Amino acid sequence: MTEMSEALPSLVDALATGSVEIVDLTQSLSVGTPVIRLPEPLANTPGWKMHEISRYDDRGPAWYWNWFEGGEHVGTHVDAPIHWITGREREDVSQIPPQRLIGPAAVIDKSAEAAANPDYLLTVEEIRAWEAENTPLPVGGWLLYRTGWDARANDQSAFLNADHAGPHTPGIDGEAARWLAHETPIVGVGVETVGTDAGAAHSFQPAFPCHRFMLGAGKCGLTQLANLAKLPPTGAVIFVAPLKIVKGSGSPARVLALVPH
Ligand code: 23J
Ligand code: MN
Repeated sequence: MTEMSEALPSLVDALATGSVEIVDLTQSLSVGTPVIRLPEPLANTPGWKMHEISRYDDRGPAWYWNWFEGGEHVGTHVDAPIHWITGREREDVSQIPPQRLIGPAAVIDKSAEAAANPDYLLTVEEIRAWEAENTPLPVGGWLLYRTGWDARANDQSAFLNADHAGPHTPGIDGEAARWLAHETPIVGVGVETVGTDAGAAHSFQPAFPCHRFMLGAGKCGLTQLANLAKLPPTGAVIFVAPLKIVKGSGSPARVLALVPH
C-alpha cells in the first residue's frame, strides 16, 4: 500500500504522550440516574434497573452477570431523528450513519447565565457571538451547550428543578433551535440537562422546539453530558456511541472526547 494517511499513527502517538487527552463526557448509569418526568396524563419512561443473574454462586459458580431494564432515554443518551413526530420518516437509532457519531465539538459556556436564571435560553445572537469569537459552527459537528447542570446530575430533584409550574432547567430558544436545525452545518446538539429542550419548553410556541426542529431536520440530540468544563471552545472531537437498537428512538450512550493539550 502507498500513501496511507499518517493521521492515525499521529493520534496513537499523541495519546501515548498525553498531547491528546481522553475526557469521558458520560454520566454514570445506575438506579439513581435522574429521568425526565412528564405531567399527567402523559406516559413516563422507567429509569434504569439491574437484576442479578448469578454472582459466583449456585446460579453460576464462576461468573457474575446481570440483566437490565430501562428506557431508551435514560442517563447520557442520544435522541434519534425518529424520536419526534417531525422526524417520523427519518432514522431510528440503529440507522444513524456512524460518520455523524464522530465529529468536532463546539462548546458554548452559559453556566454563569444558567446559575443566575434556571430558565435561561440560548439565542441565535449568542451563538453568532460565539462564532465571531471562535469559528463558524463546524460541518458535521456537535454544538455542546454547557450550563453547569452536570453538578446536579446525582440528585433527581435538583436536576429536574421542578415546582408547581413545572421544571426549570436551561435550554435553547425556539428561534435558535430552528436556526441550528436549518441554517448551520452541525449534526447534533448536546446538553447537560435531562433533555435538549428547556424545562419550560412544553409551554413554548411551538412546544419542545429543539426536538421539533433538530430531529425534524434529521439531526440528533445528546443529553445528560458530564465534564464539558474540561473541553476547549473548539478543537475537541467527540465520539458518540449509542447502542444499535433496531427501531430504537434513542439509546443510552458512551460519549468520549479527544482533547488537545
Ligand atoms: C419526550 C417528550 C418530551 C421530552 C423528551 C421526551 C425528552 O427530553 C427526551 O429524552 O427526548 S423533552
Ligand atoms: Mn431523549
